[in-house]
Amino acid sequence: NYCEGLLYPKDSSSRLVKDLDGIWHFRIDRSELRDEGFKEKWYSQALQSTGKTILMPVPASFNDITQDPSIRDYVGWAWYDRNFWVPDSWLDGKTRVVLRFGGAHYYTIVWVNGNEVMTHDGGHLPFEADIAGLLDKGQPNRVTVAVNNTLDAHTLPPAAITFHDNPRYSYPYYSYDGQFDFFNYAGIHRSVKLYTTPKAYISDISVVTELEEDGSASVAYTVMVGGVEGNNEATYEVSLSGVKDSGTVTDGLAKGTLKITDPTLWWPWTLSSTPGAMQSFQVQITTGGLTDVYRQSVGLREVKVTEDQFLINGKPFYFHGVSKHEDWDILGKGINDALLMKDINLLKWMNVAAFRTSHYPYAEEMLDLCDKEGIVVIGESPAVGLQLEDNFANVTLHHHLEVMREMITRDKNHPSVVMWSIANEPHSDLPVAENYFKTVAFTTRDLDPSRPITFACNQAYYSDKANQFMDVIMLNRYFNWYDNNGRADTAADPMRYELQQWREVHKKPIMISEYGAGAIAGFHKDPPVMWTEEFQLSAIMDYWPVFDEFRKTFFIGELIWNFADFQTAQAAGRVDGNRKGLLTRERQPKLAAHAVKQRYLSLWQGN
Ligand code: GCB
Repeated sequence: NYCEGLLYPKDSSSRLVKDLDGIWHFRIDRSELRDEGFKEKWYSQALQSTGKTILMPVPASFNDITQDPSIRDYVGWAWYDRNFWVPDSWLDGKTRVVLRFGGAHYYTIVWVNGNEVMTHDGGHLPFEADIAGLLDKGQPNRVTVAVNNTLDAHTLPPAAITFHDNPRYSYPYYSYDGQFDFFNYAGIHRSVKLYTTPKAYISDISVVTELEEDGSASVAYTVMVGGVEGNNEATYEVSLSGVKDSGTVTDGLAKGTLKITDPTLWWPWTLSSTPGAMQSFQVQITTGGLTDVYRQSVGLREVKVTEDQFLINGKPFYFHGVSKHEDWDILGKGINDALLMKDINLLKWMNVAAFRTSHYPYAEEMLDLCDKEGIVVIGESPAVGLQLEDNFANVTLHHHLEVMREMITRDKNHPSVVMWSIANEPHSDLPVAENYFKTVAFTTRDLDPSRPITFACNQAYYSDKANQFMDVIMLNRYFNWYDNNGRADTAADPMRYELQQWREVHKKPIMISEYGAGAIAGFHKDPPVMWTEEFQLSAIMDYWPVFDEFRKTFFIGELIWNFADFQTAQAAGRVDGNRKGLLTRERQPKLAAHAVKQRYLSLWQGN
């Protein structure tokens, strides 16, 4: 079922990776209709020769890099380019040279030496193309990128962030329609890489582990092979943990099952003193005298859901943690290893067992760190805020299914990812939502039968039409923030009631995927008032006795909104962003962070 793969670029004896990150040229299209770049074919020449460009780092959002508010708030086509060299040996006619973007927001077109090579729809997932045939020897090559951050009713997320050809509107026309609550950061957000493979190559690998009663593990592998010419035969060899298999590639596939008698299992760090055991699954294919080698990191673990519990390797797992954002000062939604590592260290400092990638797929580099550290992840799709009837149209559904396919293709081998969240706060009470979510759930399960499915629900137990198709129920609730202003003590009763009702309707495990309150670091008052650190602490703590009441039965997790403060559109209820972080945007702890750290330690050690 898996599509052509999105294997992370890695060096091996048959592959070389070259980074194109760094400083690129950049230009926004300030023309009335944002179409000058296409009319004047900016991609056909160096961007610098088309007009005034500035320097822009990649990866990063472009919004917060300059002091120009029209760049911060820009909507429309933004242009990037840079030159690069490839060694002559890459242009021997026997080598694929693949240009890969880890992600750019939102709609992207890429040219190489003036030739269009690919387009991609969606902000968070990789896309790539073999560009070997377009590259020049002995002179620099040019990559040009046009990226458009316009969002409409059928993008994921859906929104009304657009420019108009109606002269009555000035630019930028910028409205979230209340559909999602984070800044629409844009640009080339993830790494850009070139990598080589032989003409016949390993295009995808997937590994699914099942634990057997006798303590052994069955590891089912599927390897997709591309570029085998004519009637050539391709053979393959795989090995994991000293267990080997080999055979002939049939119809582009190599499939089999490895039996590991004494497996080293991958465990979350809260369930084992030796968490995050990653192993190398080595794949080699050979055809027509050419060999391609790829080493896929895998972790052997099995996930199951019962009526009451979430099991990892047969042991009950409790999701005590946070929901996050990819959001940093200056960098926006760009990525940087130091900041990722800091977040991982803070998660562990707070004794967090798990987080949710609200509200879109996070960088592969982050998932790699979670694999290694044994931090459990719920991988969320970018379907945040499907609220209007129009958001459930077939064109959105079609795109949603495509995004699920890309996300699963990219992330399926990460042991840290234990569940798919297919949406956040959709109007799952609308009649159109029923068939929509049935289709997304069935397709997702078909793409990956090894992981349970959920979504973050803010609808009522009596009107929601989507949870019947889920394995786990996740609820977002703000009883003592958006309701009952100033009364931190009003969450427990409605929370208890709701958990009981949901459980009665659906005999499924339930967790809270968001709850929290805003606090501006440094604001203090006792008795507490809203926006103080004391209020945030007491608002969060009001829920805890209820969670504890149900923890021994069907309640499987509590995720606080949010790990850290984050940027949003400007709004009366937002104070230079959303302040529900346990940490500030600069990653310094508020009062509540210390209490959460203590609670999570006791939950973990009581396990
Ligand atoms: C929610 C949304 C999240 C918001 C949060 C809030 O329910 O899922 O994106 O940021 O509430 O703070 O209002």
